[in-house]
Amino acid sequence: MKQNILDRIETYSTIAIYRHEKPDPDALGSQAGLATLLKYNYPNKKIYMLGEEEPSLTFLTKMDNIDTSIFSGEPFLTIVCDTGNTERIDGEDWKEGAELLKIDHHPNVEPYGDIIWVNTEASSTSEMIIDFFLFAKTERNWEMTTEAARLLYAGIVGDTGRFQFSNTTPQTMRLAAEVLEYPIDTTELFTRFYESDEKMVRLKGRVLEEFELTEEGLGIMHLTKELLEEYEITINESSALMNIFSGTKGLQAWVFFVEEDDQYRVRLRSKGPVINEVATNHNGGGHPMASGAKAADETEVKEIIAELKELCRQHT
Ligand SMILES: [Mn+2]
Repeated sequence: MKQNILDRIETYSTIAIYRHEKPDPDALGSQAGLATLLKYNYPNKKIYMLGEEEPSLTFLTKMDNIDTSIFSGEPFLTIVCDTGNTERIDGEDWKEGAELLKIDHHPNVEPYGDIIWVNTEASSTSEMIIDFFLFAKTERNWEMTTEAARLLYAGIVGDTGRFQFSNTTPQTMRLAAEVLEYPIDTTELFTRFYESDEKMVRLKGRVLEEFELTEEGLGIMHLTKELLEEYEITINESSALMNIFSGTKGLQAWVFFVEEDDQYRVRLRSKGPVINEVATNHNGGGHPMASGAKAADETEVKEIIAELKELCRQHT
């Protein structure tokens, strides 16, 4: 597989690299890490990173703003990193490539592309890129750069939650160690990763103060329009508040009701009780321990709370 990928890379003089929309550090780290390696090891090739800029992660990397009409010339290779299905690919021109290569660690639900390298054992796509780098180093004397090392390390840190999630394997550590040999400023990286605006820090304080913890072990927080406006936080940004009281002893499941114009957005999380059935009952769905739903009015909000309390009660 790796030999095949290396052959394809060496065949084309133009390579366009994509990843999923609303990129996280692994999407950007694998995309830009691979691009940086290709640019350095094949200085005569034209290598492009494509997709929308993610404002909160521009400290990691920036996209190449190119006129995509350059693709109308010679045939080019398209590589898509960290993206399980084509609907999530950020951009359009990936369809125009002569060949398509998928590199991903999510379950291969949509096996798109001419060459598919999926490794669900890998913590991250960035980990896979380091794995591939070691192969190319042996075969073609590829060299690592500090910038590529920084990007790939950041991708692993993102997807493993700083090496604490259960997807962190001995192999993850070995491959992370490969890039940690380079002089990456990890202090700077971690600071940028986990900092937030003052208004968000203040709102976190309010949530910690005001969330309700019921005797069943259900955490409840209401984010009213008024509250979000007071702190100038958008509904999307408020998702960063989801886990701030998850460490509360005795907490089993928790729910955020975010007030919208004509309904409530409901975000559900759990440490045990299976909560996605509640989400399905209320115009939503998702994973057993993390899902989302909608509530039309106060009455439905109360119904959801009652159902969650019952689940928590059964689980104890
Ligand atoms: Mn990933």
